[in-house]
Amino acid sequence: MAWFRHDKFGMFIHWGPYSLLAGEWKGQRVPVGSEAEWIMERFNIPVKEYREMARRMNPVNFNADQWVSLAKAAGMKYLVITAKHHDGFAMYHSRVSEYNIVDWTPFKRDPLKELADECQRQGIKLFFYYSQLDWHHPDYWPRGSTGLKTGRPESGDWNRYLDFMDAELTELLTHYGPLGGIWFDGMWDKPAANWRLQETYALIHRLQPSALIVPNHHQAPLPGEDVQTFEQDLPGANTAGFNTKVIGALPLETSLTMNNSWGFNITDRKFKSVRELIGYLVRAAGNDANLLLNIGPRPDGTIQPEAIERLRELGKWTATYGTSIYGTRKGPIPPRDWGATTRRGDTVFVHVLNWPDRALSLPSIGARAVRATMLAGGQAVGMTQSDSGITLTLPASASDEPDRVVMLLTSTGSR
Ligand code: H79
Repeated sequence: MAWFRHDKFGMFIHWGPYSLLAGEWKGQRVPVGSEAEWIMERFNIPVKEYREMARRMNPVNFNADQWVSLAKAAGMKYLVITAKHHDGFAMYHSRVSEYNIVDWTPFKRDPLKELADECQRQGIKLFFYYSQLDWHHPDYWPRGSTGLKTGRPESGDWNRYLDFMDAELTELLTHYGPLGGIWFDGMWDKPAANWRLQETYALIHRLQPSALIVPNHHQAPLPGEDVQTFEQDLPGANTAGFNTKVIGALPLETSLTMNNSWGFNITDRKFKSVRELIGYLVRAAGNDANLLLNIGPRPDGTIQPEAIERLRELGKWTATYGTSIYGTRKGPIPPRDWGATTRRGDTVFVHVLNWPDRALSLPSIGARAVRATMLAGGQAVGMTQSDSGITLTLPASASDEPDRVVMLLTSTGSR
């Protein structure tokens, strides 16, 4: 948990047969703003047809080095990739289901093995996303709130499904080296079911004691879990409508799409700007949370230039400003409209994201500030203090800076 809290910034990758469809099925389009990896559900694609479509998965331009290098260049420290999404297709060489990228497609390679090796080489932690929900497996029965119209038999053996899931998890935890952890999703499809959660969590912790369990079940944390993650929301904000407002004591994470879809959606042009993305990273850190920022690579294994550009720009930013993010905890002042604060040791970082004036008044930070300087350039910042707080006089500066970071050295450490 300590490394997770320290590292702050990760790359999410959604990649599977849905990437081939890119948001379109038989002339129907997933609306802009919706999730293209959900296409099977949206258009009720029968398992039979989806399976045949998946045979075309052949990402001949996939290059693990390029993906991991890109994450690294952005300043990301860990990577989460879909090993199996809701469509049930294994993006690795599963031995318990032939419906996997090695046995089912002409590609024949195991991209997750290549990624795992490359992450190991480049010092990036790797998580596997695993969907507990499955729109393909016949034993996912009784069904939950989705996957109702894929043409499966109206019967099945739930415990056999859970055995299958544990078998796949065992493969992922034994054949791919040390993992950062498992990132679960989809339990919300059948919240009342017996998921044998404690058995599965114990299995994971037995196979890899340091693998973190990150459950995206939209509930307060349950025993055995190691991180609380929030989908498309800062902790507690719940603008998405399905996240919990309960914030527990575990490390926190916010997952975020770069446009409006997790999986590749060719017509979604609504990419967040670099400035917005920096704002999310800073506001996440100010809320004590990591940012897990998603890309949806194309089916051939290439990444859209819009994503590459943004990641490279984020890398330029983290190269200078990363010291105000990595290894910090939330600062003494809760996030505000103007920005957020982080803290490491005696230093409080005041992130001014959105403030037009030179004078910025802060409430008390609970300690005396002895010096204020701009992080970039080291310019002194004017400061007056009273019991009610601190007023900073920011330098008149280029307002195209996405985040003006003031470093406040406090006297708590008597320096
Ligand atoms: O993998 C990405 C998405 O495909 C997946 N999670 C991210 C990381 C995702 N699944 N669902 N959602 C995102 C949106 C959640 C919708 C829900 Fe519901 C609303 C779940 C519970 C309430 C749909 C409607 C399922 C049940 C009712």
